[in-house]
Amino acid sequence: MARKKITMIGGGQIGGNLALLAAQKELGDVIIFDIPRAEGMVKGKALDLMQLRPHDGHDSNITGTSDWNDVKGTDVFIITAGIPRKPGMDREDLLGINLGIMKDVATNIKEQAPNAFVIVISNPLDAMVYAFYKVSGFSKNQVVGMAGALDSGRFRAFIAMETGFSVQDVTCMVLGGHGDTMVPVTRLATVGGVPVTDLISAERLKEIEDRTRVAGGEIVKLFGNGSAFYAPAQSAIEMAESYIRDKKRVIPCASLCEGEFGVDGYFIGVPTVIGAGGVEKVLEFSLTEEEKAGLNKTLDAVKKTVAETGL
Ligand code: A3D
Repeated sequence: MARKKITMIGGGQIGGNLALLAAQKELGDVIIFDIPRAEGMVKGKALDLMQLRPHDGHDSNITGTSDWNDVKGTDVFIITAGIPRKPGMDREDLLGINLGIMKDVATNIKEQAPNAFVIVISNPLDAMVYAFYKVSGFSKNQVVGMAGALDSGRFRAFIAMETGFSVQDVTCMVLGGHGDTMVPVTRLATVGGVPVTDLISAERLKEIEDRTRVAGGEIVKLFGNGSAFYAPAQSAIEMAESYIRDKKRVIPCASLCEGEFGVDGYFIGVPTVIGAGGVEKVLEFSLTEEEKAGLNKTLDAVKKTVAETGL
């Protein structure tokens, strides 16, 4: 079977880690694409990764380029093109610059690989994935945003840190937009099937929810220049792997809702089945009144940012 072709659009902090993880998992051959100014950087990263292979024993080929022709026939794109946050910035502050970049990227991807599956990571996520969808004209099954996977992972990590139990056994879900209004669904969080509400006090759980909502900002503040990259990369690789290997994993992702959870025409974080058909299904479930109110609030925030794209 021919190897899949996975292209990272943007070869910065997340892009470089994505390339490493995709190669280590042998998801396919990997291309790191960036603008001409960064061509040397991505060619250098690719060469460095090729030289890591003898120590790791995988056979994926990794190349760097700034030529759109080289990405022709790509099966999966993961887009991180754009600028990250600096301390004091909201994700929304990135809209002006990153929207122009996303329009350019969507136009080129449409030309080079119209059947590809596309995972968007650039911020503000909910508006960027919407912009890609609108400009490319791709089907809703082909386009998804990575945010809920990371936000849920952060929630899981904090619960594991609190209880001291294996993070592997913590399951939980964060719904909504990728901003401070996101909705951690604590009611459904468990450790090995035991409800977290029976393991952690209500007061501490509230603090963990609050920390989850601003977890990205906590790292931005610590870095002083740039945002998180290890966990974002791993979260997107999970999604790409589920598509490439048709795993049908259920992952919270920014998917286009057409009536699910009362949301129509917006990408928002919802439990999503990813398989060979791309975004195969959104799994809807009943929300409490409080969760519904939370989701409406986050939807208002998403609508506001999307309106600013003018698309
Ligand atoms: P960074 O290390 O700056 O990498 C971005 C790369 O994009 C740079 O190498 C740029 O040269 C490149 N780039 C700019 N314009 C283009 C273009 N037109 N075509 C191709 N490449 C281009 O940033 P990063 O990797 O740390 O973050 C990338 C993006 O992800 C930012 O917008 C972050 O805000 C966002 N991010 C999202 C999440 C989510 O959970 C959604 C988490 C963390 C970061």
